[in-house]
Amino acid sequence: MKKFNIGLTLALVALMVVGFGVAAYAASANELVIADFDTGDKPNNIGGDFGGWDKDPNDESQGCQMSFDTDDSQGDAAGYSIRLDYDVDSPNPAYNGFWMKLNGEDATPYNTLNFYVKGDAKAGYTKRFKIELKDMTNKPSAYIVSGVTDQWQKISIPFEKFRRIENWNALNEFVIVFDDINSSPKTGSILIDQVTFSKQ
Ligand SMILES: [Ca+2]
Ligand SMILES: [Ca+2]
Repeated sequence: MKKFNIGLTLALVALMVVGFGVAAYAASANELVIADFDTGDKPNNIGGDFGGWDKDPNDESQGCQMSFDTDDSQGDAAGYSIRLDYDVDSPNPAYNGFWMKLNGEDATPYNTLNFYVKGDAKAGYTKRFKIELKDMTNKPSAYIVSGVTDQWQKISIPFEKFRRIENWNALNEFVIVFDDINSSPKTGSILIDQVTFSKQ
């Protein structure tokens, strides 16, 4: 009787291990984390570089500063997000933002781009900004994000919104653009975190 119980216990443990394995596989198959920024350093989770960019680095009246912020979108006390302090308040045409390499990632198993966004209530923030996705042809495919608040919010964008992407099997870059048309106020701070591709 004792032997039977041990056998039964082992069988149950084996079933649980298989079950957890299947669940873990299903989770990883449905979502690819591109960047959680939780190391507080480069590169992103798929080995891609990232940073802030300026239309004209010599024009001190405009620019975008990237830094790591301890305000993690997933509530991880040890995690980080990306903070973008933008300034498009300039006598000159102004745009700037954030770029992140996708390292030729094959996105064909997925159909949705996700990320978390939050405005900094203290610094002020635009409720609207543009993002761009590029495949290896580098043609920017734009999408306007709106409705930003001072709380973390998940933004999910179906791939079909990015109409100029021709080859989903090799993506090059994810870009955030602050410009003097969409950005109001023209200076402020936006937090970005947990950039993923998912199948929904
Ligand atoms: Ca994070
Ligand atoms: Ca300025």
